[in-house]
Amino acid sequence: FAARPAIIHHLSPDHLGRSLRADVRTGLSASPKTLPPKWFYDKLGSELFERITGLPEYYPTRAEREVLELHAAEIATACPAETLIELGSGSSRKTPLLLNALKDEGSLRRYVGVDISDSALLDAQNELAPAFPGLELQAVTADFETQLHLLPRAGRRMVALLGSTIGNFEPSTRASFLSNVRDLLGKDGGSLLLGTDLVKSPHVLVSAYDDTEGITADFNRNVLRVLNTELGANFDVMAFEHMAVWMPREEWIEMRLRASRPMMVHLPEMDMNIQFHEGEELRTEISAKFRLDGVVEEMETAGFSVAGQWTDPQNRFALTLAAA
Ligand code: AVJ
Repeated sequence: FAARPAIIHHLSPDHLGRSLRADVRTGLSASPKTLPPKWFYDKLGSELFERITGLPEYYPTRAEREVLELHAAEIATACPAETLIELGSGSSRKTPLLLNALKDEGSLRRYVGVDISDSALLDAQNELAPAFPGLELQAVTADFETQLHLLPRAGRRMVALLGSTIGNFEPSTRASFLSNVRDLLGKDGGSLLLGTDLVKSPHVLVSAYDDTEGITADFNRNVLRVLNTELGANFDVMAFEHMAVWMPREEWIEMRLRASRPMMVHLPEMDMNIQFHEGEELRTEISAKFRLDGVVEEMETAGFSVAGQWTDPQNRFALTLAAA
């Protein structure tokens, strides 16, 4: 039998509920209205994201996998970690490539997956356990934006933030997040492995966020379903149209939901009524795209020294490794 994976919960239902409420209150009172993308990922949302990663238009997951297939060994040699901590690990589909490289290097002792979705964490650990006998597996439910200090300290650590998850942060949040990771690691010589999607033709970028099957549209609308379920809201989910827009100045993709008619939405548990006029757009995600030198600069500003940078053969996606 595979051992039942240990889950360490740093997110009480209460904590999650409170931060959802705070985000909803701030975001839906703002103009323009916004919601943070982390609330896409309930069970259905995590499943929809998994389907997105297999879509022909959504290249980032495959491109990052290629980078790992080609260069994981070099990454492991440059930073032979005992503990791999993956932030926003989700289904951990690409993780075996890194784990195998660190295993071959002879340094690997434990893997810690960190995510806000406990269903994704459990599924991932159940897949990893039989493939890596003898590896100590930990699953941690935590919000890595605010709970970095709670992560395990054992052994020489590599923190991995893959999938261009960092692209969801605004530039100022990105800067403070990177210096927080660097402060966390600074004391005992750890490293950060950062996955970033790269700037490319707007057509390729927009297609990746507006697929012909409409899976991304369904994923985008899922945040409204989460508000209906968690906060008793009455969003008419299908009355919102999916949009993916390339912002050339900011170099990011924005996902928005556009109200197709005027609507009044009631959030009883928060004592809020939210008015949408016809055509009003709610921003649900930014997905920043990066340049190789920009990533190096941001990591160095946060106090890291960059040890290496690798891309897929088509230069669509980069992994950057830096010592704290
Ligand atoms: C998981 C945040 C990296 O920004 O590409 C996929 C999420 N949104 N399709 C991304 C996403 C729409 C994804 N990240």
